[in-house]
Amino acid sequence: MNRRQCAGLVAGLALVRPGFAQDRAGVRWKLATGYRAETFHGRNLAQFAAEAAQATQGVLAIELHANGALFKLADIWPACEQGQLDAGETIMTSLVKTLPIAGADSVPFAVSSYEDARRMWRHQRPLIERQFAARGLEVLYAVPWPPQGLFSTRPVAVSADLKGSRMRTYNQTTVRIAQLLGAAPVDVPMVDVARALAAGRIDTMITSAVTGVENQVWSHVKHYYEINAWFPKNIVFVRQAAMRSLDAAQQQAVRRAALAAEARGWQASMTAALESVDELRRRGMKVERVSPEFDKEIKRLGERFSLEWIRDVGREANEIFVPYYTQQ
Ligand code: PCA
Repeated sequence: MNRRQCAGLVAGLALVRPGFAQDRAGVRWKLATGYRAETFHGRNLAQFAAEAAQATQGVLAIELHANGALFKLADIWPACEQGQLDAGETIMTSLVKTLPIAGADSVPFAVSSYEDARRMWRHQRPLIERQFAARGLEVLYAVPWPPQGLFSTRPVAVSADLKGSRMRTYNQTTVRIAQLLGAAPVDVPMVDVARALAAGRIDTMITSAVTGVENQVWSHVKHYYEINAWFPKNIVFVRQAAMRSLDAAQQQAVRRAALAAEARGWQASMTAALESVDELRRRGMKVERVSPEFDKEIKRLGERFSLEWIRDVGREANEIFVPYYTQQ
């Protein structure tokens, strides 16, 4: 091959290089989420995309695909890892099979306020970032869902009342919790909750009040117990390769926009938490505290779950929980 042929080949290769080459048309990332565009997470994501575009002088266009339309929730992270997708949002607890440490988010009753959740994220973040980086992914930001409460079609006075109920679950950890309660787990993605209730497929679930509101559960479910069981976080990430298609200043601009999105998202979550419980009340649902007996039972169950989790995860669990419990 002579020099001209060789140069031609190199130019050709550059043309077929997949994805995000930065040219005059700019850089385009596809970002998929399994949640609705209208949730507070979705609106925050849209603002992040707008700010990232502005901060890069229009070079970066983030194309949002909500509702699990491009990839189903469970497939978003693997698709990104395998290079079929530039960026994504998922719920961190859906990653526990690959990244056990992500399950710290749904250890019941370890975190019972936004302040605790923040402290937990501070200790969890470096581990999560390291594990994402080892798979070619960069963490942009994480935002919690409001605290997880118990929805039930029937009143629940003691945990035995949940025995045999069909409990909606959304990942491996919620399945284990349902099992510990003696309920039958029924996997239903968030976007299908209203349909599952209407079809009578589920009669209890543990999720946030905001998810209850968005699925208008009041036509079927009358009881909501504020057990504040855990604060699962959604995490937004991008392939390092996609990030590298921006120059250094643009990358920093995107990271600054991510930082702002994280701060804004936590505020939005706190607001959504309050507003949605009010809305459940306005719609005629009974928003109650649990009985002291049930409280004791579920705290015990939380301890069992924590023990299992710490045994499974091993040393890394300590890396989060030792500083979490020692540095207030
Ligand atoms: N809503 C999502 C995840 C946690 C939450 O509050 C769901 O129910 O699937």
